[in-house]
Amino acid sequence: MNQTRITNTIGGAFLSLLMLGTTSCKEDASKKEVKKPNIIIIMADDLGFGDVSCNGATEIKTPNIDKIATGGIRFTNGYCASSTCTPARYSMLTGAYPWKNKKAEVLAGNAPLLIDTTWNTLPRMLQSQGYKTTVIGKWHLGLGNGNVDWNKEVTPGPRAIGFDSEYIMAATNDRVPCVYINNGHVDNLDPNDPIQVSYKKNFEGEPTGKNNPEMLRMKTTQGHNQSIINGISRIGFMKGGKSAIWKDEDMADLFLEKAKQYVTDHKDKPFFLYYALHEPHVPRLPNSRFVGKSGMGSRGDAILEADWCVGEFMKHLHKLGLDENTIVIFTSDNGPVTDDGYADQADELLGNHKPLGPLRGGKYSLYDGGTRIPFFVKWTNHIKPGESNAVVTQLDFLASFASLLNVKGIDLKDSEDHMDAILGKDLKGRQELVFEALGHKTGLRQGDYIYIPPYKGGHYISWGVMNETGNSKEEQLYNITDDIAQQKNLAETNPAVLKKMKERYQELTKG
Ligand code: NG6
Ligand code: CA
Repeated sequence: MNQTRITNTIGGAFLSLLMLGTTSCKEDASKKEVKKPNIIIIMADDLGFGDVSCNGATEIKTPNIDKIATGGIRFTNGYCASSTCTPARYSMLTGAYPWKNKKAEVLAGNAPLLIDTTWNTLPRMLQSQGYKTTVIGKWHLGLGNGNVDWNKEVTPGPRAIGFDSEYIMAATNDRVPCVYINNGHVDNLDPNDPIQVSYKKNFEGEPTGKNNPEMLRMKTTQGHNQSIINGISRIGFMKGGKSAIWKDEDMADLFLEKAKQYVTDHKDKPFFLYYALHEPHVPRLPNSRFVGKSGMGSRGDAILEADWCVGEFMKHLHKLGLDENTIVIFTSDNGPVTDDGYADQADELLGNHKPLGPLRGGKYSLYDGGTRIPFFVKWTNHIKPGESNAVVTQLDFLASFASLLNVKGIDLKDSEDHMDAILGKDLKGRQELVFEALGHKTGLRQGDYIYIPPYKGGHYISWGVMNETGNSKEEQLYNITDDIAQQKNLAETNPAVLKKMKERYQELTKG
C-alpha cells in the first residue's frame, strides 16, 4: 500500500513557524504573529468504513467525501474510541477514555452535560490559542444540570466546555426535544407555546407511536414508540414548542448553511469548526432531492445527502481561499447499522453494498467494525496525498493538535500526540488502544493484534439490531492485519501472544 509523508519543504517550514509563536496554553493569543491553520472536523453519524467509495464501496458513490481522502490521507486504521455516539464524541472532545466514566453512554435528550466544565478540552485548548470555536449539528453530550427548562437558557452546554458558540440538536434525530438550540436557546420558540420534555411519562392527550400507530408515516421495528413529531415517533416525550420543531428533511441544508456562514464570518481568524452531520442515523429522512437517488432506500439516500453537504461545504472553503490554511478531517462517530429501529428497508434494499466493508461487527460491537471508521485528513499543500496504515484515533486529537500548536502543560488525559501520524510522517501511529463497545465492554488493539476478553451476553444486540456484539464465553485473539474480518480466533493456537495481550489489557484497564 502506498504510504505518505508530509511535504517537508512546505509543511516543515510552516510548522516551525507555528512553533515560534506559541509556548504555553495561557499565553496571550493576540501576541501571535503566525497564521494558525483552521481546524474542521466533519463527523458523520453511524457511517461505516465501507460506506464511502474511497474505502471500496462500489454500489454507492461518495465523490465529495472521497475528494477529502484523495486530496489528503486516507487512513485505513482510523478509530473512534467507542462503538456508540456519546462515548466516542466525549473522547474526541476530552481526550479521555470513555470507559473510565460510567456516565459516558448513549444519553437521553434531557441528560445533564457529561463533560466536566473544568477540563481542558480540545475546543478549550484551541480557544486558549486564539481560535474561535463552534459546534454545529449533533451534540449528544448532555445539556444543563439534569433539570433543564427548555424555555429558558439551556446551560451548561458546549459554551461551558470551550466552544464560543453552538447551533445544535440536543441529542439524536430520534430523540426529543426535536428542536435546535442556538447558543443556549431553543431556536424559533414561541413563548406562548412553551416546550415540555420528559423521558418518564407522556403528557396528557399527546399521541404516541405506541397508541396511535395510524398517525405514523414510518413504522418502527424497535422502541421509538413515544412522542410523534413530523409523523415519526421518537424516543422520549415532548409537548408544545410547535414553531421550534425541526423538519427532518431540511436538517442537512440548515446545518450546512450554518457551517458555511460560520466559515464566512470567521475566515480571517483561526477557527475550529466541529460540523456534526446527522446522517445516516435514524430516522433517515433525507431531503426530497435525494429520495430514491441511491437505489438503496433511505439509508443510501441519506449518505448521498451527507456527501452532497460535504461537497458544498468544501466548495465554500475553496471559494473563500481557505484550502491551504485549513485542516479538514472527515470521520464518523461509530460503525454502521442498517435496521436501527425504523422500518426503512435499510436491510432489504442494501443489495451488494457492505456498510462495514471488509470488517466485522458494526455499531455497538466489540469487533473492529464498531470503532474502525472512515478517517481522512486533508491539508492542502501541507500533507502529501496518499494512504496510511498508521493507527490514528479521535481520542488523540487533543494531544496531537496541542503538539501542532506547541501547547505545553495541559492535562491530556488518555490522549497521545500522534500528529506525525496524522500528517503522514509516522506510519505506525498509536501502539495501544483500549476500544469500547456498548455497555462499557472493552478490548485491546496492540500492533497487529486485537484481544477481546470473555463477556456474557448474546451474540446479537439484545433489542433486535442484527449487529454482532462480540460477546463470547471464550477469549478472542485476532491478527487484524492478516485477518481483517476477524474470522480466525488465535486464542488457542497462539498462547504466548494471548498471554501478553491479556496481561497488558488487564494492566491498562484495572482500577
Ligand atoms: C439506541 C436506539 C437507536 C439509536 C441509538 C443511539 C432504540 C431501540 N435504539 O437505543 O435507534 O438512537 O440508541 O445511537 O431505541 S447513537 O449513534 O447516538 O449512539
Ligand atoms: Ca452514532
